[in-house]
Amino acid sequence: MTDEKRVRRRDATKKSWAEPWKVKMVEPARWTTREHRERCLEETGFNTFLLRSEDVTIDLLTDSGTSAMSDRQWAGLMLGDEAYAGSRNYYHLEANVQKYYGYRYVVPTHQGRGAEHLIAKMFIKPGDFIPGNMYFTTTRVHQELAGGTFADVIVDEAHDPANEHPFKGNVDLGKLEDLIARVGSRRIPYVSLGATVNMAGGQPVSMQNLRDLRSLCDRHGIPILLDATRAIENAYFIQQREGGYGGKSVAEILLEFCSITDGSWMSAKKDTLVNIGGWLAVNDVEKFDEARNLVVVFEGLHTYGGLAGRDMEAMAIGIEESVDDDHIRARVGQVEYLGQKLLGWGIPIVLPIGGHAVFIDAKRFYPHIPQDHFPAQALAADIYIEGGIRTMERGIVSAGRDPETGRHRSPRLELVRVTIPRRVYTQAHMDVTAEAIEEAWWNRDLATGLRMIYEPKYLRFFQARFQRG
Ligand code: PLI
Repeated sequence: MTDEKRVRRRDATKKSWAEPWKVKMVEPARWTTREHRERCLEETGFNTFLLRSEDVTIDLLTDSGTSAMSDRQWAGLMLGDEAYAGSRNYYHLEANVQKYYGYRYVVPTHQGRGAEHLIAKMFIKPGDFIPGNMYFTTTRVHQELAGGTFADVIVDEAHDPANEHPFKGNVDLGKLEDLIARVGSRRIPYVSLGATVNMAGGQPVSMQNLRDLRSLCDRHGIPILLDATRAIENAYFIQQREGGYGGKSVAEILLEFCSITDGSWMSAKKDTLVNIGGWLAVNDVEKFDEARNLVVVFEGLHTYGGLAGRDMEAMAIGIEESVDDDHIRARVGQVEYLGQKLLGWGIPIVLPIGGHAVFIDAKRFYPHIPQDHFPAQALAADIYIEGGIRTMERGIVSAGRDPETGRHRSPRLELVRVTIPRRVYTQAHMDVTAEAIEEAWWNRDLATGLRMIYEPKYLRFFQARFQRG
């Protein structure tokens, strides 16, 4: 008999993720008392956007511009070429957008909505319809300001928080065909495709769905423009969930995905790991000429678009870091970790757990608060009071009013977004966050709704104010 020794190894798919970085610099977080937080909320009209960041301990308001930059990015800031025209950092950014996203022509903008503004001006005429896979706040407002009407063509599953469809960001081609039949393709300047879909819970679009969309659009001569803000997270979900992509890198999937579209806009403040920046990109030279001309009116010269040279350098480097498979696995893994913790305690969240945030279903959390008493806004306030954790409402307040009827839009999704900045917080921060949410859950029967006492005209969720009752 031989004394056989077997090597034992963990299955690669069962290994825990860990952040592929270590911490070099820290920023203090301030703990506050419940009394202080109650006072802060009263003073700011129960709107977490109006809190001072100093009064927040763990800031999960957004993943936008809140990433920690790497040592390479910080070093890149010192390479800023602050020439008014032709900065070398612009050429670095252009080369990396071309290399990783695959578009031919690139125009920088100060952030995503700067690019959305230009895209809307370039493509939309009054009376047009812009189909999209669920609205996004700033995207839709620019479409409306240009005279267009947004038409939601996302699959029905996206509106159901409990539905576990793996690609809830997909376009329902039947809905799009109906729209084309109803208004005619000449009044549809492009399909506005978000991937992942923020308002649906960070849900992805599959490669197959995009290919099918492409065939339909080709038949009608309609371009597809991608909101690439979180396209790398989308590529990761394709790698994890879609047949045939398990062996491909996120970078390869991203390139393939973008190649099926005609152009793109980007808030680099998310995937790209920078604190400010954006761009738009197209393959059509005439559209590029138009964008290059418009950007000088609204943002700055076409080689800086409202950014400093150093910001473009940080973006160029951030693109390289953002497509790294280990980075994205840890990033989405952290979101999953928080979501699983809440699920384990029976707290209702949007399923599947998304790429950039855990979305709590306020309709099931506070079923006794009617939607026009703003249950998600109230829950975001209560989570702040419990633990100094800042989150945001993504429900009736964010949806705004219908410009024709003036009535509240009442989305089926009434959510609180617990958004995880990239490379900023530890697993212990996630534990503390989950515990604060659990305390709000224990006391859910005592919660009360809110009344809106101030409402700005555009994007009201940023500045609206509320009172209890
Ligand atoms: O915040 P901007 O202007 O850089 O980007 C606007 C924007 C466009 N598209 C998508 C999908 C976004 O998520 C987005 C901004 N999102 C914010 C600020 C957020 O908190 O989700």
